Amino acid sequence: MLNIYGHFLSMPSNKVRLCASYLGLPHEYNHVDLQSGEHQKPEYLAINPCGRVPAIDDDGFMLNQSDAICKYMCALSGPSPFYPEELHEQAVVNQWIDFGTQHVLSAMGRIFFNRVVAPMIKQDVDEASIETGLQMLARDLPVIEAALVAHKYLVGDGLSLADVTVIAALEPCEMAKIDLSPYPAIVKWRKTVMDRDFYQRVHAHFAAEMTAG
Ligand SMILES: N[C@@H](CCC(=O)N[C@@H](CS)C(=O)NCC(=O)O)C(=O)O
Repeated sequence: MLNIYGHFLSMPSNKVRLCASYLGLPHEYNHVDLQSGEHQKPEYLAINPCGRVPAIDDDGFMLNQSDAICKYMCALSGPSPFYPEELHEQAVVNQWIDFGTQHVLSAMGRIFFNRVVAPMIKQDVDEASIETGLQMLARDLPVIEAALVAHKYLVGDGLSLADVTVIAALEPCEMAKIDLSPYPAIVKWRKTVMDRDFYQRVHAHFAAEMTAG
């Protein structure tokens, strides 16, 4: 059985969960309590020596790093346009995965951490880091907008791992008070993806677990 380890406020964890949900991979989801330090306990370090979420344990095969996990799960599930096999198509999906993780997610991480997580864990807010994150988004959101003006999804007209990667990075926009209204194509695409069953099966909205009874 495939076991996924994550935390509901972790964008890389949600990326992995969304990918598994889209692929329809049977799995068990295990919440790792970062606040109590469960990710630093020997039991979890045996699964992920980096001491971070997400990670997977697929019948004794351990893997960490969300993008590596998503690509592994695509291979596990078999060929599909979601992660195309054709050289150029796969290269373009990989390009968006790197862009989503290295630029969008790192910008969002700065803003989300300081606007949401830091107050929650009573840590000082780093306003300069928020400003840097906002500047990074101001540079990169127009790139996404332009792609989505041209096509329904980031790579052509079908959903791919590229969309899931970038959607996961942009999930906490509402919580982190990031205004996407200057980017109507992103707003429309986000709604289209978030309305789909595979997304709703993971969560109706980002951090739904925080308000669930
Ligand atoms: N590059 C990693 C990032 C993993 C990561 O930074 N996870 C954070 C949560 S989003 C974490 O576990 N933080 C706990 C810590 O650093 O102690 C991935 O894509 O999986």
